[in-house]
Amino acid sequence: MEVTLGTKRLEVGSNQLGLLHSCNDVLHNVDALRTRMEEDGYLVMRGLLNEVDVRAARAHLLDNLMQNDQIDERWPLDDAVIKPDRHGAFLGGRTDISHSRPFLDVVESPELFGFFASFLGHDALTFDYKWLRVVGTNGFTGAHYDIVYMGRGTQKLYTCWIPLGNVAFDQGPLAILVGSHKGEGFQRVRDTYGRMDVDRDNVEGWFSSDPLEMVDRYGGKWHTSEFKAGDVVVFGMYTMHASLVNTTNRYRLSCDVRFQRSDEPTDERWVGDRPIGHYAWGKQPGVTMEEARERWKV
Ligand SMILES: O=C(O)CCC(=O)C(=O)O
Repeated sequence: MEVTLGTKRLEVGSNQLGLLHSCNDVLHNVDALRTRMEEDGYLVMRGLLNEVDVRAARAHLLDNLMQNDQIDERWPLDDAVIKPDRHGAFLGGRTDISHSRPFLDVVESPELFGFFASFLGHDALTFDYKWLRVVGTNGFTGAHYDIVYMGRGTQKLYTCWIPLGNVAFDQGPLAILVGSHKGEGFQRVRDTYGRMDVDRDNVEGWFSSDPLEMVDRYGGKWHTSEFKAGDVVVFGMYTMHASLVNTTNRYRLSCDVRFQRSDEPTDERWVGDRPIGHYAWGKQPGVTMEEARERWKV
């Protein structure tokens, strides 16, 4: 099957776009999980979360979208069919919806805290800010490292990407550039782009829209997967990732949340009763990624 990643059409399962593998075979072996993370830069855990809870969070979000006239009501609500002329939305923050009970039951579930406590070897904390995405037709996320958005606290911070329902290849699932977190070819990218802070530097956050250019220049290999309600993907701050393009007429619903050890410094933008978020980024005309890359020579 062909999908769209950035500016390219790629065949799933080809050399250019392989499949993420699950770590469920070592789910109860924390040393093996840490080794996998070191090797691959990500962990896909199938069915880690309670599917009923994930479906309840999805239903809650869809209800909200319906009340806001975003849903084509000729179809079952759970199909999340987009009303003609409506678009996706970013509903992140610390908002009524992102802090509703059904949503918190998923993103702050005992399963996630339990996993991170074991993986990190210490009690975990999660940012109060939650990134909640309602991705419409042609919506996608460009390739980036998360460190450029949330690097002011510990670097041992992990993103947990959670599909709110099943996500098929054509609905824009997550894609990971495997090898980007440690490959030698990426060293200069980590040392330049990876040291940027979007609020301090006011540079565009997405590194490239051409997935193959990145592979040719720096190495690695793009992998993706379909997902089911209950699956999660965990990855570190220097794992380059993006999403495929949602080419359907249905919303892709997902959220991404952050976990770290509770005894390490946090990035002040994302914690507290009213996290300040990106207080400067994009408020003034900024530097394009093209200009920044020229300056960094990457
Ligand atoms: O869901 C997406 O489109 C992008 C997610 C992402 O960039 C992240 O989890 O850091």
